[in-house]
Amino acid sequence: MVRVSPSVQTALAAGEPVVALESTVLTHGLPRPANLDLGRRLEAVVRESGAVPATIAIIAGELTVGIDDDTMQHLAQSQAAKASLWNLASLVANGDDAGTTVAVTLHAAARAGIAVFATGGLGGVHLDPYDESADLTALARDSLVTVCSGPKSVLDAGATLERLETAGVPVAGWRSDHLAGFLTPTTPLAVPVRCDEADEVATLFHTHRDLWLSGGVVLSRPEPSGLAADVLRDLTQAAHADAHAAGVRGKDLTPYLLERLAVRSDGATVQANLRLLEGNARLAAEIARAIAAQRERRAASTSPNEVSA
Ligand code: PSU
Ligand code: MN
Repeated sequence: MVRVSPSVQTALAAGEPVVALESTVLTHGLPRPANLDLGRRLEAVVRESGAVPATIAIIAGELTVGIDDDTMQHLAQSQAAKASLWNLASLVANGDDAGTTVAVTLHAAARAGIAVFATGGLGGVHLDPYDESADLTALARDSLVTVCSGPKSVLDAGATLERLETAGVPVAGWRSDHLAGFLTPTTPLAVPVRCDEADEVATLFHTHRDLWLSGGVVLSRPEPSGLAADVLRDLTQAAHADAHAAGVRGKDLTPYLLERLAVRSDGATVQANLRLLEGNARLAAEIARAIAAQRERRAASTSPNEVSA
């Protein structure tokens, strides 16, 4: 039920580094035409950095790993749905088009055998009104390294980090001891592990798997050019007040809040979002290369006394 494009299939079969990319950021996360430019740019950045990009989306009811440029154009200009885990089967059964959230992108990428995924901000926990993204479910289930800039700033970062701890998902700070704050470089929250080199991330990932632990690893990369924390906090509070006044909830909440942040900041949040997405795609390609290199070394020296996952 997962269709993998020929170029991604070939790369995976050859053990080459592949980076999965999500598509809800194209269909719901960014205004047009910045969304299409960004989708193309992220694929180019992954290629420049020595890996094969696989943008994932639902096209006419097919969960597709690796879409072509025509399809990306179609998706960026259409009224596609937003696919999370609870509506995935119905979207596929109805033959719909949809952007895939982190949750569905992880699900599809894991089935295809991809080890690394780049996104902007994770879905997570918002306490009041209570909302919890299925992104957390997929992070706890599917074994990939997800490179992001922390939870989206519209969420409760502390509560999201607690849920990741409960789910047993390692959260590594990229050259940082603190969780990234999405549109602002960092939060005051300490992460359990810090990685300064791509090879350390690859080791963490392989060790997690060797221990038969389920789920993936979150790599949190602070975007240095982000907004000041107090500026973002005020914008976020105002965006939440807008959502409350407009009665927006459920799956519409995240896109609505991102849109309100963009309007209220005169586009500054969109610019920050674009920069962090690009940086995360570049880092993800580097991590994918490190994982591929370690796999080769490990294949050459398998110990006979160990059962491996
Ligand atoms: N971060 C962004 N833009 C986005 C999203 C995250 O900068 O559009 C999307 C991701 O696809 C994420 C989804 O998986 O929002 C989470 O939505 P929800 O909170 O409804 O699960
Ligand atoms: Mn929700």
